Amino acid sequence: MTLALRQLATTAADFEAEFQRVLHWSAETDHAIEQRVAEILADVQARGDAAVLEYTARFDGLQADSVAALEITRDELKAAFDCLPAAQRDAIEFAARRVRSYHERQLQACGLSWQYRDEDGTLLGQKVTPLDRVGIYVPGGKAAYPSSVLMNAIPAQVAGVGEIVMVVPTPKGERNALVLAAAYVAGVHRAFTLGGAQAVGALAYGTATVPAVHKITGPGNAYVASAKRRVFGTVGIDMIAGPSEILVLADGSTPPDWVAMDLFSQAEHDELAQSILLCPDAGYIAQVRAEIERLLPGMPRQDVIRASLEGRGALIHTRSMEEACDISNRIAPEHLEVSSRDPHRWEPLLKHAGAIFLGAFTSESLGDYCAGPNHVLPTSGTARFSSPLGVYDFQKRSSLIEVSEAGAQVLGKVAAELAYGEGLQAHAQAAEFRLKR
Ligand code: HSO
Ligand code: ZN
Repeated sequence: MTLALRQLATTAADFEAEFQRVLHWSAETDHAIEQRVAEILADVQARGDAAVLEYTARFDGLQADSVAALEITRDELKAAFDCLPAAQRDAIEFAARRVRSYHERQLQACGLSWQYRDEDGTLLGQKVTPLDRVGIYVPGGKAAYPSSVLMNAIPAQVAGVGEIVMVVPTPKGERNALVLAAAYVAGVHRAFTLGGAQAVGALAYGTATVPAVHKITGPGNAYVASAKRRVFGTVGIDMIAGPSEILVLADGSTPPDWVAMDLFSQAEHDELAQSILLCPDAGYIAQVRAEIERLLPGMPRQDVIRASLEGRGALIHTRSMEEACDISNRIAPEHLEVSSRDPHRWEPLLKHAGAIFLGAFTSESLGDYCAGPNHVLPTSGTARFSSPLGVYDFQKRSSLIEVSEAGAQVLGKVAAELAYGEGLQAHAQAAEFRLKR
């Protein structure tokens, strides 16, 4: 069966119209879901543990006498880790080490407090503090990714968060050993087998058993996304992640089967995932297409890959690499592979992407697991204005000001002048009282 994968050329008269179809992002809100989530959140806020227990029984088929019985202890997390085959244990630890050391650099580079004194001896600065308590939502079912546990919890741990609370839906009580093991390695303090909007509500409002957190991060289904949007303001949230995306910008020097597999790697996440190839070499595009057709039947998730490629995928022939870079910037993909002989020539032209993978050996999938940078990245074009999840998401900043006596003389006159201009006498006099008479 041939694949109905869209092929575009920037020289074609209808390119813009076709390209808009590729960019098209359906962001409809489902009112039935919104309504349901609002009810669940209100109920959890009003009735706490009792409501959480009822929804968990109803939606996850998981009965318990108390929410406390749904808590997974640190000992149980450790036991899950200890029971894994050695190769899996080693892989989780290896990945965790690299992710941790990357985020430790991030802390050094942009997460530390700083201060200075001006010429009058006035001290000014920025004090960085970790969040006291955060909640990490880990999806269950087909998207239960231990790697995402590492990517959410490790930056929180590196930031110095006091308590990391994980929730993971556990239908019928069947626990995912890899998820628990990753939570152990990543330093999760408390974990609950809870999911859905009720788990988000429990974390946001707190119940007798689930502690209220200050921020909730992590991906989830439409109910979870809606719940996160609704509790935003009561708590912080990270982002609302859309389906995965990969854009490969190729100059034709990478083996075409490598590129075909990279396109599959994000397509296999979701029917709505998006995989795009941009290349100035039409012959190479034909080779990648041939490899896609050849390799697809061997993929266990070929149905998902096919639906994704046919629904949202595209092979785009450009006039040049420069033009390919421009188009990539318009798409602002979550993952951008620069599969080129000289990736550093193109990297300066690339402005908008969640993560940029340079050179033929850098498959995006290495970044998903163990290269070190975070795999929680802006999707749906939001890379134009937002960043990967990082240590900074688990910190906040306070300004620090200590005005010296000499400084108060200078600042006081200016502040009073401006305060009188605003008609605020107390502001003005608070400054003036400190002027030497
Ligand atoms: N590529 C996903 C993350 C992931 N991949 C987890 C495999 N496991 C984020 O877009
Ligand atoms: Zn992935």
